[in-house]
Amino acid sequence: MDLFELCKKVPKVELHAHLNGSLSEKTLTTLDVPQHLLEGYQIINNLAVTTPEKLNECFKLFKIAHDATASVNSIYVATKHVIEEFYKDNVIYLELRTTPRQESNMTKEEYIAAVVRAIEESKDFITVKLILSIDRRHSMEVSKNALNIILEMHEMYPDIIKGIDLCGDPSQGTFHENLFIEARNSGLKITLHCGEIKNDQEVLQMLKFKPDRIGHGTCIHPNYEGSDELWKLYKSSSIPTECCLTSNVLCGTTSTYSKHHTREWLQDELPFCINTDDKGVFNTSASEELLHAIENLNLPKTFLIDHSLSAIEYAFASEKEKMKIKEFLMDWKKQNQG
Ligand code: 6MZ
Repeated sequence: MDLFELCKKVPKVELHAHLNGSLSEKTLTTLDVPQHLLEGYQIINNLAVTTPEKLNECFKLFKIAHDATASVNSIYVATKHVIEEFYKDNVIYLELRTTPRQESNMTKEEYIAAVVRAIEESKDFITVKLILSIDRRHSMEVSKNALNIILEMHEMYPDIIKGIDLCGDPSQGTFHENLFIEARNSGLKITLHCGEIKNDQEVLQMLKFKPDRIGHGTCIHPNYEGSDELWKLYKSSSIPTECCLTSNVLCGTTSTYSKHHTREWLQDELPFCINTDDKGVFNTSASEELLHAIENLNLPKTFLIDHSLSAIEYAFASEKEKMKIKEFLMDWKKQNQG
């Protein structure tokens, strides 16, 4: 079988997908986004030269999706579409993350409830869990208010809302550690965007905080200038990293797929999983990300199912749910060996 067909066929686990960054052009069209704005979605793929500005460019694109999902109905429809697209790509376990937004006719609570409703309606064909994000650009006061709402909604939907994330433009804002301590004490799992750009002091603070997972970790590897201490700490911490190949290449935080820092993690057998990040903005899919990994990192085809088996270990679902998915993956592996 053709390698890409195999990547599509294998049952997959996706742990790092921003909801609004995952809206495909088709979904945006359904949500009535004007054609000239849709063209912006192709811009990021046309930026051929690696420059740090690319990361900033991609942050401009989220505004298009945010304008398209500024009501209860549109965020609900968008979530349904995103889940369906991952399902069609044979993702069997999905962790979606999103930053609750208040709009003129929608509260943050209504935003979360609409996303949860779409997730609940998908439960017969795919397992989806929700991670709620705090944007690092927001002030302590705004973030504290968001956390209170997140904790309230977590109490209402404990089987769906499983974690909290720190995201947003890494060149701005800060990590309000106290809020994440509170979230952890309330039973939420923690994932932090960490080291997406060089910021050794913050990376150190985050690693010492010991989140359940980190996102990207692009600047945590042995060849990164001046970060020996970080690398040693990271290696001893065994924190799984959500790696996003295409996102890093297109944002210019790594030069090419084959030079991606995942190489170092593979060499040292560190825990990581491969993800899409923003499949709409970066025009990718879970299958394509696996294809890039196999083709550029000298991995065998068996990596495909083994990747799903290790990624499910890092998931925020309950142990019981994880066991069920693991059994399904093991069965698939047995039936498709050779
Ligand atoms: C950091 C990112 C990101 O939350 O509106 N986001 N944060 N690094 C990245 N790497 C490229 N990609 C996306 O989804 C869009 C939001 O996710 C965060 C940004 O804050 C963006 O506004 P939601 O569903």
